[in-house]
Amino acid sequence: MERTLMIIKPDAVQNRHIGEIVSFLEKEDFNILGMRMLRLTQGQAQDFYAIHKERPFYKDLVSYMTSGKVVVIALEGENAVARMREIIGATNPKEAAEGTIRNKFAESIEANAVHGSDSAENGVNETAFYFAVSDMNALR
Ligand code: 3AN
Repeated sequence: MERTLMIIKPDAVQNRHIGEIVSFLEKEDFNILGMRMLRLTQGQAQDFYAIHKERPFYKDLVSYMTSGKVVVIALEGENAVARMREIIGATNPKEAAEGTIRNKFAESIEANAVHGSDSAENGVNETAFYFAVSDMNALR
């Protein structure tokens, strides 16, 4: 069993794609352990993307991720990290396979509709960043 975090990013919320993106998850049979809408503070976005601090796009990424409302979703399932990366598609929407979320909804490499955890370890840490572990455990 793995945990993974999805963030529906400001572009996808603004473009009213929340429902369709959640339906991708329901079709894939993930157990949803948490879901809420919020507007990230500058500090939250900086901490969440600290791993990219040295990358040239970091500042723009933080400013984009704080530009509007996001939906954070904690998921659990067998092989959940890889399965979610598969339905999300490549970071660059031009390279995202047909039928993936980013192929369908992403506007650019930055405004790419959703975030998905990239390892089992990050899945545990990222879900715990937004949700109390005790709340998630109560919904297993
Ligand atoms: P992924 O979201 O597919 O795991 P990461 O972790 O490499 O990709 O990047 C995190 C986020 O940083 C991406 N979702 C995207 O919004 C942004 N990003 C990544 N690469 C670039 C880039 N070359 N230019 C602008 N933004 C980028």
